[in-house]
Amino acid sequence: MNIENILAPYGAVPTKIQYEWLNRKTAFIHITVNTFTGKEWGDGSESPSIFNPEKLDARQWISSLKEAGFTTAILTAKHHDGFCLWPSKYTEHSIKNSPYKNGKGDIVREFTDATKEFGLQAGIYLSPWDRNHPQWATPVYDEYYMNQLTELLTEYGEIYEIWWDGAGSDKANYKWEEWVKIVRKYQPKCAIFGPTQTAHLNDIRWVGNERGKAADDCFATLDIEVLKSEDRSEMAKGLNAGTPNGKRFIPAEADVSIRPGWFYHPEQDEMVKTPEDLVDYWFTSVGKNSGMLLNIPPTPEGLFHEIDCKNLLTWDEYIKDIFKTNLAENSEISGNSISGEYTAKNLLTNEDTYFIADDKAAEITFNFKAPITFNCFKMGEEIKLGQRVREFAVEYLENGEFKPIITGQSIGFCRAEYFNDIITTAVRLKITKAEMNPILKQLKVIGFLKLKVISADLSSDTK
Ligand code: FUL
Repeated sequence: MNIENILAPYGAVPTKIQYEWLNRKTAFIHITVNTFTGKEWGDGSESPSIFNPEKLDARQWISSLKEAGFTTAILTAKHHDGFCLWPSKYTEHSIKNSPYKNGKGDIVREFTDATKEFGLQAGIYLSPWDRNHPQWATPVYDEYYMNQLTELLTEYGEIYEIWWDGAGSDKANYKWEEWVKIVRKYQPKCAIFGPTQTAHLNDIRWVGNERGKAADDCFATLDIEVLKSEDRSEMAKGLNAGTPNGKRFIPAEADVSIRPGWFYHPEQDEMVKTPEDLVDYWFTSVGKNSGMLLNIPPTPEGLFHEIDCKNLLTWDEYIKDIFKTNLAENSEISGNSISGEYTAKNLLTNEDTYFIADDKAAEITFNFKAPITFNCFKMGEEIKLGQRVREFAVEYLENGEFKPIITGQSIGFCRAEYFNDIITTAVRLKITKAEMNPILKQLKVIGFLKLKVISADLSSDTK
């Protein structure tokens, strides 16, 4: 096969919007009347008079996120209770009838201004389900929703992600196609996260659970027919794992909250995910070829809680620490590359180069002069050219024989795993099955002090 064919994209590949989305680290920010009632879902009857986050400071949210390495933040402009955090022209059920800044406040504005100031990207959650609107799920509501969507997408600068929550909307028949047109018209860089009903239109899919866990083998491609199953658990499995060779490129977003609730509840101050828990979350989301979306809910004062901020920061330090040294840099690296231009050595540079195998199988070996201790492996395909790998093993040399430590089917944009310490003089990635010559962009052999940063049970030898 000639090199042009090998370099041609294989199967479904990311659009520019999706590729940029894959490179983000995104935070969710949930605040509404629930922050004052202690509920998770408001029923729409809450009076705006209860909403008064007196010390709200969106700069505190966004600067904490910036410090912790986030690139993007999504705010709940309107949750299921219908209360709007901006003074929408189309309803009275909003901040303009609250005591917050004597009805003159606009939290969407404060939020988007802060993202601009600190160089983050803003995203908007606008709940389709609206328990306050008397004509919800009728054409009148559709019009209302589209007006609000237009307000949010035209008056606050660039928006990078719109979040259409499927909750409560199973039986509603919205004009999704029209909603999508509005997003594409006003915000050409905006990624659309949406429910299963709109899987044919979305850029991003849900990961199928709210625990931030993608399947071990999570494909960015999907055959959306698998989402039509009446059986919800089948549907969740489809979302969680995707479909190898699926016709749509639609990567999974693994959302979870830093606390048990999506909204702030003081009684959960002792239950904030620790930096160690968050390291695990990194491995079950980004490390499994999906996107990250971590929620941090502001307190009734309108601030991120100090425990949350502290844990975010330590977590970011841990992740940086884990990946700071690539042991492979001190190895003799060899692989069955198609040519000198696409040698396995390219995997050790930060440049925009890659390794291309001369076959649909690949073997890349790292030989070390002295024994190394390693406990983690991180790798990625050049996803712009398609998710090609279907079966791989990471192996290490023991008593003259290679033994597997991780086996799997999906690599994709990023696959990372950790395991118990292994002492060896050689590590090998063996790709035994691929749809087309594998093209790898990164490969790291890592040995980190996991006792410090991992909370998971490592009692079994392999995962
Ligand atoms: C769910 C909602 O019902 C929760 O309240 C939360 O917003 C979560 C992110 O999505 O579907």
